[in-house]
Amino acid sequence: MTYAWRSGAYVTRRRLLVTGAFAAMGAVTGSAGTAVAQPRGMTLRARPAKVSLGRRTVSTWTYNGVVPGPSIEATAGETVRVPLINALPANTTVHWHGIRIDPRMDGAPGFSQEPTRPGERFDYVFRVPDPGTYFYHSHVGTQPDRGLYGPLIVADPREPLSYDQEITVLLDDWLDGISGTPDDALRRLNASTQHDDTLRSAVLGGVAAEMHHPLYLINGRAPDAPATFHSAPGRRVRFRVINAAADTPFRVALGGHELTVTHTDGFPCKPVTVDSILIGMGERYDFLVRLGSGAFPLVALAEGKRARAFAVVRTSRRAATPAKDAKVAQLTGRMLNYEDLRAPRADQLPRPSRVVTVRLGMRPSGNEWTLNDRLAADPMRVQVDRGETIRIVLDNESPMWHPMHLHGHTFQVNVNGLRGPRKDTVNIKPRERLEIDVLADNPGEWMFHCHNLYHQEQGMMGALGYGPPPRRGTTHTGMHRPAHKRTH
Ligand SMILES: [Cu+2]
Repeated sequence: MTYAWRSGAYVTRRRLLVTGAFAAMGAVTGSAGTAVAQPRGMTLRARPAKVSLGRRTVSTWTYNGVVPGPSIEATAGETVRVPLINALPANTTVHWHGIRIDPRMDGAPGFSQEPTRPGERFDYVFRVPDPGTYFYHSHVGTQPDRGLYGPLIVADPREPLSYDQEITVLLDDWLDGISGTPDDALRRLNASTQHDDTLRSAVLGGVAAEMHHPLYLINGRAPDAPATFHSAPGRRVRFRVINAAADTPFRVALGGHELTVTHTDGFPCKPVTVDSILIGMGERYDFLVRLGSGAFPLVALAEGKRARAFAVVRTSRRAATPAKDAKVAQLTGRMLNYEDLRAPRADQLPRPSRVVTVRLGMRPSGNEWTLNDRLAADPMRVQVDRGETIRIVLDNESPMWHPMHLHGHTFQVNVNGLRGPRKDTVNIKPRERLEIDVLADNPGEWMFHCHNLYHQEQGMMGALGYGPPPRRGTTHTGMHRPAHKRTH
C-alpha cells in the first residue's frame, strides 16, 4: 500500500486483480500503485493450456497459461514493453484495445501489422498516452473467444479521484473446450440463416446475441466456484469493469449498492449514480462504491441469455456467501444510459467540420453483416485528413444491435445534441442512429468494426484511414504483404 498526498487528503491507492483461486486463499495479486514511474514490462507467451474455470477444466489458448491473461499495469506517459512469444499452432497478434497507439503496434493484421507466426516473437513497444481501463486481446480470427485476453490498466499520475482500493473485473462468455471451439461455433453460424429468437433483450431492442455460451465468467471463474474480492466495510472501491466477451452484452449490478460511474472506456465522465450498467463487448466502465458490511453478489446478467456471471464482494468474515442465483434488486433499478453521460470540458473534442454516414446492415442471408453494404473482404473506408474532426453517423439498418469499435482513437458520442461521453466502443440498437465525433489525431490505417466477434468474422469490418487508400498488397507502414500471408 502506498500513500500519496492529494488535495489535502491521504489517498490510498491499491490495485487488486483477484483471481478466484487466489481469492479463495485470501491472497491477492497485483502491485501497489506508486507515484514513481517505472519501466513496465511483461512477456506474453501465447500458448495452449488446460485451465480451471471453477469446477470445470478446459483445454484452450492462453497468455502465460492463465485466463484472464496477466494484468499489465503502467502509468500514463510511460512506454510499455511486451514481448509476444507465439507458442500457438496458428498466427496471432495482440491488440491493445482503446489505446491511442502507434499503428505498427496495434495488432491489426492486414492493416498495420503482420501477424506473428508460430514459433516467432514480436516485441510490442508503445507509449500509453492516456490513463484508464483498457484490455488486450488477440485480433486474429475467432481467437478472442478463447482465453486470449487480459487487463491493461493505465494509472493517472495526477489521479483526481480518491478511493481506497481498486478491483478489476473481466467479464467473458465461454464455450472453448466445452461445446467445441470458437471456429466450430462460427461454422455453425455460417451454415444457418436463422437467428435464435430466444436470445431477445428488451434493452437491446431485439435479438441480443448469436448464441448461448455454456458458461459466463468473472475473472475466469464460473458461478459454481466464483471469484471472491476481499475488502472492508466503509471502503471506497474503484471497480474497473471490462467486457471481454465475444457475443454477450452484460447488465452489471452489485447487490445492496449504488454505482457511481466515473469513466467510460478509460476516459472520465461527470459522475452519475445508477443501480446497474449495460456493458457491450469491448466497452469498459469504472465506478466507485462505498462498501457496506457483509458478502455481496456481483452479478453480470447475460442479456437475452437467461444466465449470469457471478462473483462475491466480501467485507465481513462472518457473512453468509450469497447464492449464485441470488436476487439482486439493483438489476431492475435505474440502468445507466448514454444520455446520462457527459465528458468534462477538458475532454471534449473540437466541433466536427463534416459528416460521414456509415450504415450497419445485414445481408438477406442473415449471416453476413455489412458496413455501407460492404464486407470485410472489400471493406468500407472512411477517409480523414490529419487534424480534422468528422462526425460519423452510425445508422443501424440491421435487425440487431452492434458494439462498434474504432482503433487508435477515442471519439465523443453526441447524445441528442449534447456533448456526451468519450468512448472507443459504442452500442447502436436496431433502427437507431447515433453520432460520434472523431478527431483525426493519430495517422494510420485503422480497423473500424463490430465487436461482436462473430459479426466481425461474418464481414462487419471496415477501415478509417488518413489520406488516399494504401496500395493493395501493402500496409500503412509500407511493408509488402504477400498474398499467402493474409489471415482470413
Ligand atoms: Cu455486430
